[in-house]
Amino acid sequence: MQKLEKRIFASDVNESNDGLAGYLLGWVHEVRDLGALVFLILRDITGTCQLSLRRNELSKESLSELEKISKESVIMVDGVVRAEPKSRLGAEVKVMSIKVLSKSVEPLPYDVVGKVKASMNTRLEYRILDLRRPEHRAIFLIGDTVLNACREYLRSLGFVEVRTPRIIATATEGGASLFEVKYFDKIAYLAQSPQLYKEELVTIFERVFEIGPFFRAEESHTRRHISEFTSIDIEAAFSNYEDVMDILEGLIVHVIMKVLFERKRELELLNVNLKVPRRPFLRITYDEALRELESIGIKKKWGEDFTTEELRQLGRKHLGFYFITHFPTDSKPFYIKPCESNELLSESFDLMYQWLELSSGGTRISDRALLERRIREKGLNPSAFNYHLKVYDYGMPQHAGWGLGFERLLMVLTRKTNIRETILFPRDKFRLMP
Ligand code: AMO
Repeated sequence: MQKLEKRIFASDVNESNDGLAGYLLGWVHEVRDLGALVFLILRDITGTCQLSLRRNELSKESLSELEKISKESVIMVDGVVRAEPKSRLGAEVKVMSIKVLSKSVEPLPYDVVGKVKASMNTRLEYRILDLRRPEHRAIFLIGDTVLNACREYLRSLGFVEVRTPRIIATATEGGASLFEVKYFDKIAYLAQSPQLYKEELVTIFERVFEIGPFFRAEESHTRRHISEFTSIDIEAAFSNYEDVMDILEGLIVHVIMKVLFERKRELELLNVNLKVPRRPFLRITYDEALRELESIGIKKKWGEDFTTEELRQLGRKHLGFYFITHFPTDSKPFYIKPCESNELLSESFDLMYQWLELSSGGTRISDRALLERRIREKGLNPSAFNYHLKVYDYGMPQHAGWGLGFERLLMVLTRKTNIRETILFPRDKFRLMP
């Protein structure tokens, strides 16, 4: 088969390219065989387009290739773009020759174009076929823009990208959700966050960020927890919780503007009407949230974390992004700084979208004696943190930071209600494959 010079993409198949000749590569999305005339829908990275093949105009070789066609086979065709008012895009490709590069099995175990959506379990079982649905792929194209936009924004503020260990010796976010790994003749753990390392690294780079996978052995099977998630973390020297809340707000706004600019088609496919949120985001304190709950009849003991139902109630009142600040010190990890005016409260915050927690952060303790005290108060042994504590003897500035769950942010941007939709290959208590 002679390959014409130029690759034509599905997105090139429009009226304005009438007469453009070249070759197309991609997957057979749909087949409509009318006998003398065959229509194929071809899918490539840019979308889908219609190919029309007239049997009486094809060579013997192409005809025998056409007989092999099955949905999801990989094909190459030579053809010419023709304006065609009857076609969905106002144009189609008139095919001169066709070759099947890789034939798919028939029938496929999962229908990529089926109107009826499969159950989440079936979808994940055949995830690689599920991801071929343009509206599922779109989620991750948006995700690609999100990660780029985060890097771009943080670098513009002087943050340096770092990579910290995933195999660690001590827990930072509480011992219950730790995964153990056999590490030669010792037991090690998979990191739950880059917390202590990112704090240490502000003494080198002042402002650091990390984007990477972290691990939590989450016992509860929910729509917002997975065992392996991606965290977008920052830590900044000479900053407090308010400074890093501003950065988080700025990042969210930048990300949404970028997604709106770069991913119009994907947002349309997902039927999502995304709006740039107005700054500053609403900020309510933990105590105010408690009062809001009380006003609708939910009486809560001071100091306790919000339950999912309570967060849902708060989310009904606050429809977009908002911060909850000043959590009780005891409800937060040991590294969060208590308020100087009232040690029971902390310089901490969560960024919420309606009922969903997207991020948490705060000012950190930068004094060694206080940090040791807080470690003890949490029932932990300071000697397990020896390496970390020493850093506080070498000159530790005030610092603050946050961790933002990438998959949860993607849930908000794509309006998905199950986190398993916003990660390519989710891991939870019941799923380790594919
Ligand atoms: P935290 O434990 O609140 O804070 O985690 C930060 C954010 O990470 C996301 N996240 C998860 N997403 C999916 N599945 C999970 N199992 C999961 N666990 C956490 C959430 C959450 O808001 N070191 C601190 C951050 C800091 O203070 O800098 C931390 O890890 O979106």
